[in-house]
Amino acid sequence: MQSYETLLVREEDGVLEIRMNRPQVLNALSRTLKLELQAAMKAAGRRPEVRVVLLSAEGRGFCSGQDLYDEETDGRRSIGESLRTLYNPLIEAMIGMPKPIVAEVHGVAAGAGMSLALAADMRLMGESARLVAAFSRIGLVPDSGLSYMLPRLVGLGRAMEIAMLADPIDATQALSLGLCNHVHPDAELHTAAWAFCRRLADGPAQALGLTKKALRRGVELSLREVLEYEAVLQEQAGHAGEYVEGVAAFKEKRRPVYRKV
Ligand code: T3D
Repeated sequence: MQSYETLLVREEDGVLEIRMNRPQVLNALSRTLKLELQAAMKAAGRRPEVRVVLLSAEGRGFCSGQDLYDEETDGRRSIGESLRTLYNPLIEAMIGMPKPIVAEVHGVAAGAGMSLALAADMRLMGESARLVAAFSRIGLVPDSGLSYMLPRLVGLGRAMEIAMLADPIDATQALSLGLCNHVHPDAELHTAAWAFCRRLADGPAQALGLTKKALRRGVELSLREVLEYEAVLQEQAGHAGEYVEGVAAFKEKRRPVYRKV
């Protein structure tokens, strides 16, 4: 397996854990970390044995966003270029990957760290975790897809307040706003995240990949386009062995086994 300077990776039972590993700066996104996350996500997308990706982090926080010491902050550097080359391809690789991505958020997820968490398909948070849209605190605008994801998850009015005031959102609030799927006691979060991912990995990988495509596209399209897109995807799913196995298991009154299909 590929080794990285700023990531730890673990693969088991079809789950690939990509773990950010710069704990001394709360996993601030240095150039190397961004490039390695990009490479790891793209590799995960290509490998059929990876059925689910778990994005997690070492140390006491998930990710503090752009590494404010790594690059110039005096206005001379092109931040637009930095986004185009380092952040945007990473977010596109996550959204476009036809596999579920789960973020395990503990401690703080700030700025682009919050964007990364929201680019995952589902989020599990520790009880003491918090999300901070820290951009406005340092005179920037939301980036790395936050302005795309946030209003879709919480609605426009709430997104405006979250992005403008940048108040920390605790796990309970995140759950009620729809920003996370489940909250777990901090000490149990990692085990719960693996159990959640293993459940997904036991599912029909192709159908779940197509489900992600359907839901991601569904928020963009008109009803008529969605209905047609569903028909196209269902045609693909219906010709896969997973459908045969699912129906056979139903008729034989047993649990379907999708891992070998
Ligand atoms: O530039 C571009 O390419 C554009 C992209 C922009 C995207 C963005 O992400 S903009 C937002 C950038 N992030 C921030 O503004 C957050 C900055 N950090 C904080 O506000 C706080 O650290 C936190 C709220 C995240 C956590 O607070 P706390 O009290 O739990 O921890 P701390 O003591 O502030 O931080 C611990 C250490 O991590 C500390 O180092 P030290 O003093 O122990 O040596 C701190 O300097 C370091 N650290 C935290 N955040 C960053 C960081 N180092 C570099 N970059 C950081 N973003």
